[in-house]
Amino acid sequence: MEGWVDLRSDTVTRPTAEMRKAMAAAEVGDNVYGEDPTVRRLEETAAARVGCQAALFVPSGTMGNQIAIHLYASPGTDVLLEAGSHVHRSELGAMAAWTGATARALAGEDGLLSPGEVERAIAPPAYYVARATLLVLENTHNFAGGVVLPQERKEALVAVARRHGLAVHLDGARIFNAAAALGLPAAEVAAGCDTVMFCLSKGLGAPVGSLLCGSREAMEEARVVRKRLGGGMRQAGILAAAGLVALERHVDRLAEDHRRARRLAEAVAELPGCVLDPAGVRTNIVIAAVEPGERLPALLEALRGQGVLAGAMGPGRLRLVTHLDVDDAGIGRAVAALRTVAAARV
Ligand code: TLP
Repeated sequence: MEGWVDLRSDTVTRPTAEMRKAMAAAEVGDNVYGEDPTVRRLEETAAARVGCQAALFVPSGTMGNQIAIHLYASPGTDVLLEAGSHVHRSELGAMAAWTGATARALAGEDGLLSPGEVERAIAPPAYYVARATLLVLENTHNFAGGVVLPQERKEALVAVARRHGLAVHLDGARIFNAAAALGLPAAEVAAGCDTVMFCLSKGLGAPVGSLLCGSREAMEEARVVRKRLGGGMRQAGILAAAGLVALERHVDRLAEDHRRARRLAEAVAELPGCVLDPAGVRTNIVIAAVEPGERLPALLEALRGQGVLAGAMGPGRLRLVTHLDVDDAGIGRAVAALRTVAAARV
């Protein structure tokens, strides 16, 4: 929103002038016929970035996740995931609606699943226990506050899944934020997973779109599922062009968002009744527990009064997300607003 410091999410960015120019100039074709050259270029670029054979351009992260689930789960099977994962909390039971699969949600610590618990959840081999066929990981973990999944933990989780014949899907909506925090290429962050979904429309600043990536064979099947879900987009090169700019220009700057989030976290930690360890903020999402939780609406309103938009992640959980459209001056305004609100003891 014009004139506001909008920290509700990194999804709120508007396309840059460079993106709009690329969109206007994009070569297009009917992508349902596989004839859009810009979409093809985006898919090839995306697959290479995350170390996969192929990629599929989809309208949203939710659709990318749900197509992957549809590939590896079926009616009456279990999908293992973390209780606070986006797939579990914020996709409206889509895996039950579209695939008929049930979620076996395990509570992680700071959003991180324990390999031992995953193993125990898979293990009971009685015939009347639903069979788990898929493990879903999330990196970075949104609702835990942009938490990065350490590589060794991922490797251990993938090893457990493999031992029991489960496929692994990575919800990497913010995989490039994870890669920046880990100091690794995104391909290493995705390594070991069968499929990975990442979003162009979050930290990378594109207006629309996500990529599902995996083997050539899996993506051929995914194309069928996308069409069945109504996600066959025609001259989508207009959108893919913005996505290519996002991948070329906005990956290397993510560390800036992380530095700004840390600055915000330090100010949030000074709000009376806000529980947060700023040292734990490693990417672009700041989540603080507000005590008592009923204070949160008043806090959001007070920040709004100062021109700052923040979000609520469930009762008593304040969320601030940094992104391409908030610079150091914007963060300065937000920090000043947080201090004013703290002084007023809202
Ligand atoms: N996250 C949105 C909201 O839905 C909460 C946000 O503002 O952060 N995986 C992860 C980890 C996500 O954070 C999101 C969206 C998605 C998947 C879904 O992507 P979209 O919104 O494109 O369907």
